[in-house]
Amino acid sequence: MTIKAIIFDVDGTLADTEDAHRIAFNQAFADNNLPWNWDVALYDKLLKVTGGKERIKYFVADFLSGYTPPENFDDFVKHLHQVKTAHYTAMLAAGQIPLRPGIRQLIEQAHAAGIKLAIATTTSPENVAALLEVGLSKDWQKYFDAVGCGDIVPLKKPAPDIYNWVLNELKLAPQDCIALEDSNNGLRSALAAGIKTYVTTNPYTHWHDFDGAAGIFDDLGDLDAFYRAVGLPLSK
Ligand code: XBP
Ligand code: MG
Repeated sequence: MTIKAIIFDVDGTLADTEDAHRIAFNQAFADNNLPWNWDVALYDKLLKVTGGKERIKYFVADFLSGYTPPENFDDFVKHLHQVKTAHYTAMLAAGQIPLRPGIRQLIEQAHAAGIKLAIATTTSPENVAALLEVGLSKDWQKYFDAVGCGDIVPLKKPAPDIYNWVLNELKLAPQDCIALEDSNNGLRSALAAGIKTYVTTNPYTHWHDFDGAAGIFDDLGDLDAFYRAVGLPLSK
């Protein structure tokens, strides 16, 4: 198999972002005088649902008692999520979240070798831009042939929709691509789109079921080991 494209998940894969997301959610709740606080143990459970707006709704439906949602609940959740995104992107712009080991080099080397790169994430486009502007460069988009984010598809991971959208943009078959993911939801999404998937774990996901993954790594600090395992003709 000649790999023509690498499709990257963002949260947990390009960078360890989930704790910053969690803190930003809590800041948005406080700004709106809501007595909600997501600690690490609770957030671990809430990560079962991808997408920030979907996660807030899951929390209200399954973890809260004695809360009556307002009539315009959908709009309220949208508002909360916008406030959360503003807090989160401010953290990224301040340079608080570096890319994970090996990621920058992998992107630069694969791009230089003519391998297409793409993003398939459930997070919002402004979050991806804020992360990569600081982590890669202001013109980070030059590295990517397709950037699939958030609400661009109706169903978020573990549904395959975002990967199918990206494959369509790349005009490539799933067999021509590999995906890099960090979570069970992400792995299921990529596999359901027919894409060979490698996993890098992080503190939130190391215990997940990664059955079906082509390979599992703690991180990409040893990039040559990753290149050998995947069969990429690149060298650090
Ligand atoms: C990440 C997510 C996202 C972020 C929050 O999943 O589920 O919802 O936690 O970002 P993946 P938003 O790594 O599969 O992309 O609040 O912008 O949704
Ligand atoms: Mg992820």
